[in-house]
Amino acid sequence: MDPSKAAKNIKDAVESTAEKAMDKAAEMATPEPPGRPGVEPASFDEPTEPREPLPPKPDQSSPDMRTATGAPAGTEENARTQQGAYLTTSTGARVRDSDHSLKAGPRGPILMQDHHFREKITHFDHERIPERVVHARGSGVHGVFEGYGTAADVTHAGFLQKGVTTPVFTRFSTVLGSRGSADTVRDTRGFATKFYTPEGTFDLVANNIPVFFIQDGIKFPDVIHAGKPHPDREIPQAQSAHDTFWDFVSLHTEAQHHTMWNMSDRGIPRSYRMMEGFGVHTFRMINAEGATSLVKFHWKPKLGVHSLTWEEAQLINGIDPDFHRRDLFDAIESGAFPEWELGIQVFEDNPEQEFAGIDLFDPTKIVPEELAPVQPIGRLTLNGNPTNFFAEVEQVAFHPGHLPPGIDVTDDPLLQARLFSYIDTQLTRLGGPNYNQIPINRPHAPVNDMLRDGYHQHADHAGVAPYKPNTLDGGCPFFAGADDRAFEDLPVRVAESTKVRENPATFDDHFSQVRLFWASMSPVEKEHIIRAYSFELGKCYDNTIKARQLQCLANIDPVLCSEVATSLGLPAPEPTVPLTEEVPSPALSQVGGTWPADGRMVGIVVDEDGELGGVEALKSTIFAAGMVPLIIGPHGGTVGGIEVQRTFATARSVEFDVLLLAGRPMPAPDSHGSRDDKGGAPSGPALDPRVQLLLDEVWRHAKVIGAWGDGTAALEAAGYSGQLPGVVTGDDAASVFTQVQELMASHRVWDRFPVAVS
Ligand code: HDE
Repeated sequence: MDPSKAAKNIKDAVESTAEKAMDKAAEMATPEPPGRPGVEPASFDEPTEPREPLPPKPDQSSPDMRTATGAPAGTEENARTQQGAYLTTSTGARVRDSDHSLKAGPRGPILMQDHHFREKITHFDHERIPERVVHARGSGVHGVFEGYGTAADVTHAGFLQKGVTTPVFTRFSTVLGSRGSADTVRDTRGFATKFYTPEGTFDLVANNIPVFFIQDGIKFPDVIHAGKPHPDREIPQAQSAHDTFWDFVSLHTEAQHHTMWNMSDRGIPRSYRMMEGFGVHTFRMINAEGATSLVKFHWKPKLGVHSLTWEEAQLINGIDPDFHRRDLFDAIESGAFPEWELGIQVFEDNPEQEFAGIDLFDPTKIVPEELAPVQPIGRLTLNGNPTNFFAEVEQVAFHPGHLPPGIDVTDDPLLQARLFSYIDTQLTRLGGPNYNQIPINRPHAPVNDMLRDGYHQHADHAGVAPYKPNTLDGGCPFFAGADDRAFEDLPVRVAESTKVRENPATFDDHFSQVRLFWASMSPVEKEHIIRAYSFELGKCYDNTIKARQLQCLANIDPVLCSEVATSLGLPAPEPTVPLTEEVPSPALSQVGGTWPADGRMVGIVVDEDGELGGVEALKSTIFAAGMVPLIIGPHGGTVGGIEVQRTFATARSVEFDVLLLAGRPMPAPDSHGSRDDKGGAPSGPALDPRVQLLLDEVWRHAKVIGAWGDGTAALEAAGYSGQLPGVVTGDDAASVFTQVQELMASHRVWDRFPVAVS
């Protein structure tokens, strides 16, 4: 902090303390016996006219308004970060030495009186908090949401009205892995957004998959115990390719729909920026006239829905386990702000709570978009990285019951259970009931909640009557009426009044929508699903479990079942349920469109002897197109005057969405197996083996390849000659990149490989 500001702050603080003392002295002079409970005398009747909270009594002081790091609150934008130029203790005393403990002589034991030593070690000993029991691995960023006003017929929620902007914080996550696990595992992704609206916080705690494993929240511990590592050896980490997971989902057939989505390309997203989000449950909205509708929330990414290939995902887990986190932060830092449209499917709030024969309270079912279109109601732009990961991403606490007026929950039994769980879990994870006072969780609406005390209480509540009704605090706080934008408890009819532990019969169909999903996939997506089941079940130990899951696949689709059975070397069973005819939903498929390539990584291989003219201009073109060029050379520093970001030793194909060759690098001096394993592969003397590996991998992962000049010769030397799908050659960098860009719009060159299913 600027020293003159610091001096002024101290002067202000001293003056304000002096003023308070004088005010207090004046009050003390009032001849009245001490002990008056409230600041005002009690009224006889309970006050009913709403008013602001009463001030503290004149004899009461409160701590000076300071941030957690000692700065006067509200004075500076960065008042929460560290203050002052010197290392201090937690109470602000400057520290002279932090490398040597205070000892009885240079070789003597440490003295108990060394406060700085004890404070430093004690704090360190308690730095960790429990990780989330699920969704422990994740990443979060700040952003803004703008309402389109198109939801005004359905809801009176203020933040959805036209042009209203609301600050948000979004956290993406995997489900199964521990906090330090890898990003690109096969799993569902969390997509939770906190909208800080002036009418109270709205948390849309969504996933990238629109259905869930279970229909009743009481089974959540079961499905999670089955998916987490085995309790005896605590392996495998962050994945479902193991016996306990498949034991559960094959016995518990309502999980088959969600499992199919996990086995599809949705389970291995290319980026958090390229995922859809789904509220899963049906929510209820209420409009200004009091009419209600049932709705399902959808997030639609501007960049489209895209995935990694399975081998690519596995390689990334080792090479860059922070891949999704880095991708998100880098995109934001480079100005490629990720965007989504929020949309709703709207259904009549009928007594059966169903639409087109689909039970809207069954969280294992979707409503195809072709039957109920997703209507856009606002735009989310993520535009700010966290300043401190722990304070923001780790401490953020979402809750599906954080709702503003205009949006309400329904009786979906999964949602009902979540309403309990999300408060409960924070009590242990964030250390008590005051977690909504942690900076990232603080609402942007006035809070007057009459909740008191508890661990880590940051508020300094005034008054003596934290109860209602009262007269001692002037009746404060008051109940809001219908005109005061209060949250409504909708008078919704409850269908049953008999206590039972059972599901409605409409929850019994576990297979037809899984067939619908399968039928909606393009051939290449079906191939990916077959290989995912084959891999996952192939990793299971127990043949009975594999056979039981094959039975589920037989009830979904005979081709899927027989292909997976062949791979497992087991017989394909016959279906045990009628195989219904399903109308495909094209909206479920990821392929077939074109999308912007913002934030994509373009690798450019150069070498000393190559034709490097046009490379600098190409870099500018790539930056201008919102992508990131990375030069890959035989060594660090510069090659032909061009700065190198990756070397053949440090680069791996999985980092790039597209590979361009501007030269034909001969084996570099470090391309031998004892220096670099990748250099040890047998290859001809005509190309550095690491460049060969780059090419082979981008080819296998269906990525676009471009080459010009000597780069074309490199392609041929690597065995990629002639007209090949997704391989562009030409005379100069600019013309090649134009064609490459067109191909990139489809994400991958899936027609490079034949498919065996239709
Ligand atoms: Fe969660 N879930 N969940 N969940 N969930 C948690 O809350 C739970 C479910 C979701 O980034 C926990 O604060 C139960 C569906 C996300 O901080 C916990 C049930 C959906 C996140 C919890 C479900 C989700 C969580 C763990 C079945 C998609 C990460 C830490 C009834 C609509 C939020 C925490 C973040 C986190 C319970 C099912 C999404 C334990 C009991 C369905 C995105 O409270």
